[in-house]
Amino acid sequence: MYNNLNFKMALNTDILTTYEGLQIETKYDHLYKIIIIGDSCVGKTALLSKYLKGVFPTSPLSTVATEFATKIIQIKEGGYIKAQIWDTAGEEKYKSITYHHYKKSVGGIIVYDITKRSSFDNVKNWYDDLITKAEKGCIIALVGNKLDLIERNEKKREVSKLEAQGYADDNHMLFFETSAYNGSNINDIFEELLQTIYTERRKIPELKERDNILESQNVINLKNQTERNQRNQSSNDECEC
Ligand SMILES: Nc1nc2c(ncn2[C@@H]2O[C@H](COP(=O)(O)OP(=O)(O)OP(=O)(O)O)[C@@H](O)[C@H]2O)c(=O)[nH]1
Ligand SMILES: [Mg+2]
Repeated sequence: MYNNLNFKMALNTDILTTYEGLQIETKYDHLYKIIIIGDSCVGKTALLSKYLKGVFPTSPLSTVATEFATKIIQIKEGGYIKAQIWDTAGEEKYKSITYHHYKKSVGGIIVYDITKRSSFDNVKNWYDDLITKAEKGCIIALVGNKLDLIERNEKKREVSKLEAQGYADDNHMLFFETSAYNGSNINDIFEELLQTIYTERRKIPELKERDNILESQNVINLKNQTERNQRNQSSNDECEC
């Protein structure tokens, strides 16, 4: 049986299998669950694809319910973070399923489309839902996407940067304008969000303690999910978090 020390060490090691079948052992110091939400078609999936794979999807499909991916990122202060990033469907019909996945999120990214006013007007609803369900002290980033369209034609802008920045400040959110199409500011969202989560959570002993518990639960759930996927050979659309 594992004693506490061994168990902790085992949790913080991840085995990555490369396309060539090589197994690489990667270490990380913390595991954070991040959720991406916002109206349908604002570019959540494109943004995540650009960040994880450097690719803007050429034939995009609306996300069905949820999907998750993980990435290990080195932050400036705090070592290596394993980010478990959940991409959710913006369509109303999946709301009850995606809502379930807000639980245990320590970070959230609310995306709107700079060229579509209604997607910004709905940010308040996404914010209220997230704050109610996510972890205490959840750090949120507000992201206005499709900046490339504005760069080509400023007349397409339906949400001013000043207004969005003001809204983010009033609600203690980080704020970015991005383009998943050309990659503008995409890395900054994740780097700043993860660094802020780390810094803020370390300040509060109760949250620091809580992270240790969340990390164990998350790793065990991820392990279960991986085993299920291997058995089913199907996509990872559900998790027990
Ligand atoms: N020009 C431009 N188009 C974008 C950008 N990001 C996404 N798109 C386009 O916007 C559409 C929707 O993108 P998705 O990433 O599928 O949107 P989503 O928010 O994941 O939508 P759901 O999965 O339905 O919730 C697609 O046609 C993308 O090609 C961007 O930064 N610039
Ligand atoms: Mg999507």
